[in-house]
Amino acid sequence: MKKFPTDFIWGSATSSYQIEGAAQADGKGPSIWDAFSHIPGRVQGNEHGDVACDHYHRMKDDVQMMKALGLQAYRFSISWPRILPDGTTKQINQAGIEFYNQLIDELLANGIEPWVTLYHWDLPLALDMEKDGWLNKDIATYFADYARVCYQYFGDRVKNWITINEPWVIAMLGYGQGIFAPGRVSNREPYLAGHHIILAHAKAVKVYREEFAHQGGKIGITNNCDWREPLTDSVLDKTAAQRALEFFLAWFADPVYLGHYPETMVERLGDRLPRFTDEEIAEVKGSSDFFGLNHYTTMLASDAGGELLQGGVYGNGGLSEDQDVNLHVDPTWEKTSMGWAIVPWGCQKLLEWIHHRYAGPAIVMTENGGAFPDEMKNGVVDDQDRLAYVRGYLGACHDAIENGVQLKGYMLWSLMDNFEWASGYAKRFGIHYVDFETLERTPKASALWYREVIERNGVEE
Ligand code: PNW
Repeated sequence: MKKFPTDFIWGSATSSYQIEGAAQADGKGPSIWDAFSHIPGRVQGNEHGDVACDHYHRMKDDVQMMKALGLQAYRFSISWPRILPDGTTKQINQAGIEFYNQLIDELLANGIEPWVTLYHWDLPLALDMEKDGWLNKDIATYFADYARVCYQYFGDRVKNWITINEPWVIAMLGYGQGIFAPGRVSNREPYLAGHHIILAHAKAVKVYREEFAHQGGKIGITNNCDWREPLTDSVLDKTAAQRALEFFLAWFADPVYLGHYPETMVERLGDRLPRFTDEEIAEVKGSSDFFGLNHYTTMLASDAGGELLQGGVYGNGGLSEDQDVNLHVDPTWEKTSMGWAIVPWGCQKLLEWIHHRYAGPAIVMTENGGAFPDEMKNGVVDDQDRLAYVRGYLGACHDAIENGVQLKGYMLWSLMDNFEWASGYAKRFGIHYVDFETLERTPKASALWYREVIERNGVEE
């Protein structure tokens, strides 16, 4: 049995647009994902989150499902336009406040700690249409104003805040490749959007620390990163793998932990990478109480030498030409239904890389999990593949902790099957199966197993 530290936090995660539904209920404003998902061709099967898991109307049952699982922490996100319909504080939607109040109260009454993400991609549509969304520096002020409203209403009970989920995905997939909302394609805008994301995060943290210190909570940002393993032992490939990690994770983590962008990005991007003023960087540096990490997979990296391979796995190419890196997968690696390779040792290497680069920060794995081709047979979903995935990655987390990594918690993605962005409902990440006709939830084998992991505070070897 691989045992975890006694104060290790066991959780599971979701996000508002992926599970809530009730897209137009009770005064909620539209988000960029409401708009984007209704453009034909943008989402597999032209699916959308209008109903999703209908969590908005099934919240109490869902909390009972979490309780049955023995969850200690539940990570969810607040829909910005459910609170502020046009994104600004001009109007606060009390019905939205009421929904999250009830969710938070219900969690606490059942002994589950809320971990709240302020932004998991459902930007109020008005801010995109009228203000150019993340391309406008003013977004930092809009975001900080929205964050303040959340601290005011929920901060008496919420003690764990995550400002922004996955800046890399927002910037690269939303403004670089255009496969996520708002669907823009550019090799300049991702770096501008990324810059404003960092400033918005820092401003929201400043508001929390200056105006809500008495609430006594913790606040941080969650980044996603895959591991990049050098394809060969050559110095060129080793440097390429390092460069790929810097363009992926250090892009956002270096400013927060070290106070500047990675040198290789500054050199390669020239004037496409904005600069921080001294005043800005003073706000950015040190702006995270913990290192939120979402991790799913590993790829091999080689130096491209100016000759980029075509293709690449969904979402993982980044803007390869800026990095001059080619990515590959080992054909012997097993894959999830996203096509993402299952490589637990990559998880351990990434945790140790973070530990060394950022001087041993407290890390929280805010997402990890996998999509698999689940089938319900006689009322049972025997997802041994997902169970093995999580067991492998938890083993890697455990071994990293043994080596000194300050990993404080693990949140399985996801509590239930949900709207998987551009893949619609076709990709199932849940440990609870959702029948999208009846919306009935059923625990999969992985949920029953995870319940025991939590109970024993450990995972079998
Ligand atoms: C994360 N990539 O998204 C999100 O935080 C979740 O909302 C999502 O459901 C989950 O991971 C599974 O996809 C990602 O292409 C989307 O590298 C794409 C990538 C990474 C994370």
